[in-house]
Amino acid sequence: MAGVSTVEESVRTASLAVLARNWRGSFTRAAPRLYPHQWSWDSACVALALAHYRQADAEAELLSLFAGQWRNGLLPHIRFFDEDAPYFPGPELWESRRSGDAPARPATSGIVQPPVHATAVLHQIEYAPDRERALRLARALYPKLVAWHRYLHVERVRPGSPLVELWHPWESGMDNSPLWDDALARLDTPEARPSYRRVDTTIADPRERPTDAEYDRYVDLVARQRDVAYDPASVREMTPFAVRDVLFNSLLARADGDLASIARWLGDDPARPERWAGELRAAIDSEMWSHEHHVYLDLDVITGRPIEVCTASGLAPLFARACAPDRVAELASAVERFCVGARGGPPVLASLSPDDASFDPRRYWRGPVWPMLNWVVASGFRESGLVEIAASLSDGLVRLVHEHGAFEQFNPLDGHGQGCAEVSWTAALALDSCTSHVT
Ligand code: 2M8
Repeated sequence: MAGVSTVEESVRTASLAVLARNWRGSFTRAAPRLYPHQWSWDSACVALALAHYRQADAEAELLSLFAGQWRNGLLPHIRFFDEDAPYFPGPELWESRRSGDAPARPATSGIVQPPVHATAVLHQIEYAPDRERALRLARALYPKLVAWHRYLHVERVRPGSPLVELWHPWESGMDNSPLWDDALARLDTPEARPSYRRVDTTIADPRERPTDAEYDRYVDLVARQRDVAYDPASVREMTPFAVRDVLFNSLLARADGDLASIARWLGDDPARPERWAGELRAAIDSEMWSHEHHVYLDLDVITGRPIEVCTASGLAPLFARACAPDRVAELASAVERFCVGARGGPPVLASLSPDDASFDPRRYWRGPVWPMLNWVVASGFRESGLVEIAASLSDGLVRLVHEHGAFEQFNPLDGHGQGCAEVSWTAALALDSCTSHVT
């Protein structure tokens, strides 16, 4: 077997090449064909990884994404570019301009994705070669980041908890996770199937994508929000899908803390983002921990009950530094429930435990290994001082990409790549996993 440094060198080179091929002059498409536009959290991961290697492009990536930000702070999950590039749902379904908050151009979606952006900006300051340039970028983006976090902390909460809520499975980034099954089942089945044509199943293997029944509900939820012009108060009032997700809240708490660090670098007052981070961390630890399952659980806002589905994202609060010390130890034991060592290689995390009745090694977010979940949990363990677990998860991801390529997801049983190839955030996170973070 090749030594670690040889593997890392080769993954670094291959990942940079994938990112260069997906570069479109001002942003990185999420993947060739299947995802031809700019996706919010994919893009933040790309900017984070590029800080060390292509600082000017990392800067352009973030500026491009924020050009799609809405006046109320909402940072859309897709910024559309070539509006003719086949992708469903494109601008014609979203009709983002129905909202007075959406920009006239560019066309965007009307929902969000997990907020990794302040983390990516702090990364520029800490690791990009030209710190003065990174600080100028941070100065330009700071008010936009504050508006983005403010939107989440103000518009996505209800009285009684600072945990923010999601109104569409796509907002979680874990589109068809079994986490959403019960909440989606509550949606009335549309009497006539909404009329639309999927593009994804003509590009990727349909067995590795969400089902048509799930897509009907995704489209239905978009239509409901579009029909109230994406007005947050109206959506909060009427949505049948409202969940407080562990991964989303953990990434936000982490990003709030990173926003406070950016404020300190800029000589600004960090009090507001520090307060956001503190309140969110405390709520994650007190409201989401499951004494029964020994991981953190999502909460269904409509039923008021925990969602009793354990996924690898239940370990994400480590990355937010939200866990009481004894819980860090419990999570270190829980990690084994999700670990798979594809073909005897180092362990990686399956998105769902292979023991779960809903586990499906092919079906998208219902079992396959996702680089982002591995990266978040590995980083969380590293920063909690459990460096051996962290190194082994990181090594597992790097070796998967080395052996199979920068696929979207990997089969947890045999490691082979699924979904589509040449995926930007897979390349970015593999690249970051073999980059030394020393300033
Ligand atoms: C997947 O989601 C999009 C919808 O946003 C899709 O399936 O068409 C998810 O894996 C999501 O997390 C990711 O950001 C996106 C682009 O890679 O693809």
